[in-house]
Amino acid sequence: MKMLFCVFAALFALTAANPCDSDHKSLLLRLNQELLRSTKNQESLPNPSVHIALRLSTQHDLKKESQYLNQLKTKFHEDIQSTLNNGKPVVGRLALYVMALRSSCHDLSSVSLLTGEKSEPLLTHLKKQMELEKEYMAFSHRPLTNFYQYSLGILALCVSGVRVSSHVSHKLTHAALHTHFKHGDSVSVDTLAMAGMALQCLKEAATPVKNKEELDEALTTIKQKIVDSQRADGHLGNEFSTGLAVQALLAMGSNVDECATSMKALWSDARKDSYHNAMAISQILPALQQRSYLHLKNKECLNEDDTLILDDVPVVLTSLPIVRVKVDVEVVKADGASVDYQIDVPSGSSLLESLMLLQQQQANFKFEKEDSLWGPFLSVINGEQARQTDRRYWHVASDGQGLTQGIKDYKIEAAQKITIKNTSY
Ligand code: B12
Repeated sequence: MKMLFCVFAALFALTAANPCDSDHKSLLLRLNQELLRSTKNQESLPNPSVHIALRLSTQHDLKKESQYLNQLKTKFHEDIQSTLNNGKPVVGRLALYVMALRSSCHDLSSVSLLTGEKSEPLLTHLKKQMELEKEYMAFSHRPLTNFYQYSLGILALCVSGVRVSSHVSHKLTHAALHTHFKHGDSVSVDTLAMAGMALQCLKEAATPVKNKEELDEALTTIKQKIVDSQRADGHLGNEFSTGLAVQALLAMGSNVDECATSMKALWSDARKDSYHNAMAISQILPALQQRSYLHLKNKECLNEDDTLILDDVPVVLTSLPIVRVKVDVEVVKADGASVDYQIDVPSGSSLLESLMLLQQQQANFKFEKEDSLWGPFLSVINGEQARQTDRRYWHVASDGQGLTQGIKDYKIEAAQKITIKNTSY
């Protein structure tokens, strides 16, 4: 009898597991293909984070990946070089570039950057930038860029096998214990995750640190804060931080079962087709495959799969009647003065399209945007710049709720009030 029960249980387990497995496989394939397809876009700069995710994936198109690496080595390389020559902070992009090269097992010592008349290895530049960030932190208690990028810098040096100065790492350990990493009004789970991966890498590499106990304490604190950020629906932070948070928990030694609820939330997002932005997919895909950026450390690039094929995407033409929706746009300047505008837009328009329409229709509304790895970042409204150098930005909210997407990705589906406020951080 007992034997019969076991056979039934095993059969049930098999039938129950299979549909889920194949569902996950097809979702992974779709995301992997969408990421690979994004590399064909020649309009924006190649994105190192996309390359890293493609390289951490189990399925590959090796030829396309190597072509993309070449684009990074020309276009992205030049972009970093000109930012450095303009004296602007660039540590996050530099770190992602190093990690992208590492993900393809590229010889890092063969890549140099030219600043002024001087050519120096990429890793030397990254180390110098980290020193600048650290020195800035000594008197202002925060990095030149932000803690997310500071952590990326440490992570990139660490996965490349470069020793990180104990003064540099101590600043992050100290901040993890004594600073609240914030994004707007909420906890920045993305920053906690990146800091966790960076410090875990140092721990595993047995890098000399100022205080080993403090490093362990910082890791425990970060892990706890990430776990505490869990929402009722399983997300850690929001839809866009959960991928990095799961990567960090796995890297910090949690087993897959401990992350099951958050993983489930990610699978469910993927099934609902929530992720289209290539940057978002690039942060989620490794987590769905139970990998983290720490895997770059031991990546060997031997005997790799080469079976990823891009299907032609069928063009679906829908001719639904155009419904127009009313959008109130309120712009609140740094001095608190506000201006209101009204506009009718076709439902489904992006906020970017809506703002462009408003600009065409209203002579007293003008805006500018800057390119970033996440897409267009709203930078100037009616001539007023919310500059990161002044630690200000244009915060965007819909009906009082901060948007979790940028102006190009956020779609206007119903009448609402958009508030764009010059905010300090
Ligand atoms: C730090 C940070 C900020 C800082 C950046 C300034 C600074 N120096 O610290 C500030 C506070 C300005 C900010 C603002 C916003 N942010 Co933000 N931000 C981040 C964070 C934690 C790190 C970004 C970073 O440094 N990347 C590293 C470097 C190498 O990449 P980069 O592209 O060169 O970095 C620049 C851009 O990313 C840009 N940026 C920052 N946030 C956003 C958001 C969008 C949509 C865009 C297009 C650009 C952008 O600022 C970075 C520094 O210059 C990320 C987390 C993450 N997972 O990436 C969230 C993140 C990118 N931000 C997010 C959001 C939603 C916003 C806002 C739209 C919030 C809001 N309601 O207003 C605004 C942008 C509004 C606008 N004006 O267009 C989301 C984006 C999700 C998505 N699907 O698009 C993320 C993923 C956080 C999250 N999990 O929700 N952010």
